[in-house]
This record gives sequence, structure tokens and C-alpha cells, in this order.
Amino acid sequence: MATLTYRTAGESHGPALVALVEGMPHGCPVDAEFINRELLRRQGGYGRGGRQKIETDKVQFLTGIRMGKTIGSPIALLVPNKDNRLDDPTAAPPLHRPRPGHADLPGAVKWLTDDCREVLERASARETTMRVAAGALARTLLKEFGIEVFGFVRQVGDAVGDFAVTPENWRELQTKRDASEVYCPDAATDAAMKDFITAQKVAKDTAGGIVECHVFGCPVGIGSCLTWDGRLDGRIAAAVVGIQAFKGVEIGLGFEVAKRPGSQVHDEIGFDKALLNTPSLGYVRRTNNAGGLEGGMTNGQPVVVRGAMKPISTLGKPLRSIDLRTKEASEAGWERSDISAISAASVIMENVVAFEIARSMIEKFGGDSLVEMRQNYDAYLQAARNLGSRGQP
Ligand code: EPS
Repeated sequence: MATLTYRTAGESHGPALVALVEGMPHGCPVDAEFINRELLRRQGGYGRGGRQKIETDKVQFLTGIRMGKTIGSPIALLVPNKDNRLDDPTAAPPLHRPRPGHADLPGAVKWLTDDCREVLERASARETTMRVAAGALARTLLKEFGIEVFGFVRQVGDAVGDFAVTPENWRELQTKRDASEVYCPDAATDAAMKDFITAQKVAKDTAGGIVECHVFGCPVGIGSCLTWDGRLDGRIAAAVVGIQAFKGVEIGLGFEVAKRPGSQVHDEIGFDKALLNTPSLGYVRRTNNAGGLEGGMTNGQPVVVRGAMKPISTLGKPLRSIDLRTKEASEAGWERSDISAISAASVIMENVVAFEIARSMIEKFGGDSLVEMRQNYDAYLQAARNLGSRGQP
């Protein structure tokens, strides 16, 4: 079966970060400007640390692209690190005092070392640069099928954005999000979020939050209920919790479903002929509590995902820890870091979710080339439209 995969490599302070994306069909126009804009957005946000003043993340395509289009072969992407000092032990010194919440302690024990440096270099969220690059590349394919993704920050501390996102208003919200330092489309909430992050800075503490993304334009029936690892909700959940510092994921109503009776959870089904020629095929819902996914498959409604990010684990006022060399009590080590990376997290989540949607699109519509994929997509939608009216396709 045709599929789409990616893998990343690179250390936070090594010479470069790289990704290898396999399975992009031939003939897909690659919007490098869009990918670089996403990389720039990932570098931004309120509460970021000093590193982002050093780097200017821009993607280089090493393979798989000719004259702005994919040629079907594996695509190698590279983003150089300006702050490249991994081999200099004075500039990148050992860290013996693991930070609670970071990969330091389990990683050091796992790789049998009392120096957390190598672990933290790979565990660092700097690597998310390549997740964004791979996801943004996959989005250039999704755009060919009218699928778009919108991510933002929903909550920081007690500041929660109280606004609904719809297929009609999301572009307007996107403009407001882009005017917000925290990447929250509501100005009052943006201000309250900034206050919380600033308070953590003053207290030498850190902040996490909740990010949300909506995917518009998915046709009914991508993903699968046949295998546990073909379920699109499961893939999205794994991709989101797999982001550094993410501890939770919700789809649609999320954990709220546990509290309500079925009649207040499940989205009643209707049909609107006027929407027959849209990817929803005319199947409409009064609510979207399922977050666009039923039985591991898209149901034609927007896919809605939320992720919870814990506060950054490098604290200016260090937590209690031990020294791995002596196992004596000690304060946790300190590394330059962010107070909050929640805005960046919204960009990362948006792009890893997009990648999973693209993967399921390729698995359903396959084909070596975009031309073939489009034919398969059109033929499927036509057959699905005919359901019921002219008998089985
Ligand atoms: C990051 C770069 C890193 C960290 C941050 C993410 O840069 P440096 O370590 O050189 O300051 O600021 O890493 C983490 C949050 C982490 O948990 O390791 C980036 O580019 O996003």
C-alpha cells in the first residue's frame, strides 16, 4: 500500500537538522515559501528564549524535487543550526543534574551515562523544526485537494479563548491569530495569556497551555476502522502526544464525552443536497462533538484536535534534583530555554496533524503521481455521491 512517512535526525546544537519524507506522489508543486513561513511562525510566539534570536530557520531541499515539483523520490530536507557547538565541551558542557520533567534522567540511565548532554540534545524541542517542515510539505499536497488546517492557542493558565471556530469564520480568526503574539485569535485572551507568561518569567517559572487545530475539507472516509493502527484518530493522538512536552490529546468533545449521556454526545445525521458536491457529500450534523472522526474515519465534518502541553522543564528557579555522579541532593541544572513555547506548539501540532491527514489521504487515494491520486479521489467521490440514488456504485 502506498503511504507517507517521515523521520527526523539532528541535535539541538549540532550542525543541522534533517528530515526524510517518503511517499509524496510525483508532480506535486512544493510551496517553499509556505514551509518557510511555518518555520518562522514556529520560531515565534510570546515567552520564547534567546535561541530564536540566533536562528533563521529556512528549509533546503536536497533531494526529490525538480523545478519546484516533487518527482516521486524520497525528499531530504535540511535546516542548518547557526548555534552549532555540540563538539565543543566548553560551549556545550556536560549536565549532571537532571531537570525534573525533561528526558534527562530516564535518558541518562537508558544510555548508561551520568552526563545528560547527549540525551537533551536530541530530546530538545529544537527537533520540532523538522516536524513542521515535513508537515508543511505534506500540506502542499493537501492544498491540492482543498484541505486546510488552522491551529491556535486556546488556553494558557486560566486564560481561555471563548470563541467557536467554523468553516465560515476560520480565515478571519487566522488573521486575528497572526496579529496576536501568543497566537490566540481573541485579543483580550491574548493579553491575559501574556500576563500569565510574564508572571512566570518574573517568578523564574514556566508556562504550558492548550493548543487546538481544525482541519477543513477532508472527504468522508479517510482513515480506517479495520486495524488499530489505521485509525486516523489513533494516528493523530500518537502524533500529538509524540510532540515534546505534550501530555494529553482530545478529539472533538474529548474527555467531556465521559460526563454526558449518549443523546448529548453523538452528532445527529442529516442530508443537504446543496452540499452534495463538497467533500462532506452533503452529510451534515447539527453538532461536531465527534471532532470529525467516527470509527477512526473522517465523517465529512471538520477534524478538531486539542493538545495539552506541560510547562517547559528548565526553570530559572531550579527544582530539587540530584547529581548523577554522587546521587546527592542538588538543584536541577539550568540551560538557556523558553518561559513558554505554547505558540510554537500550536504550529507544531497543526503540522503534525496535517501530516497524518496527508498519510491517510495517500493510503486511500494512492497513486505514484498527483494525476493518478486526483483521478482516484474524483472517482471515489463520484461513486460515493451516487450511493442510494442510483443503486450501489
Ligand atoms: C528550541 C531550541 C532550544 C530550546 C527549546 C526549543 O534552544 P536552546 O536549547 O539552544 O536554547 O530553547 O528547547 C526546549 C524547549 C527543550 O525542551 O529542549 C527551538 O528551536 O524550538
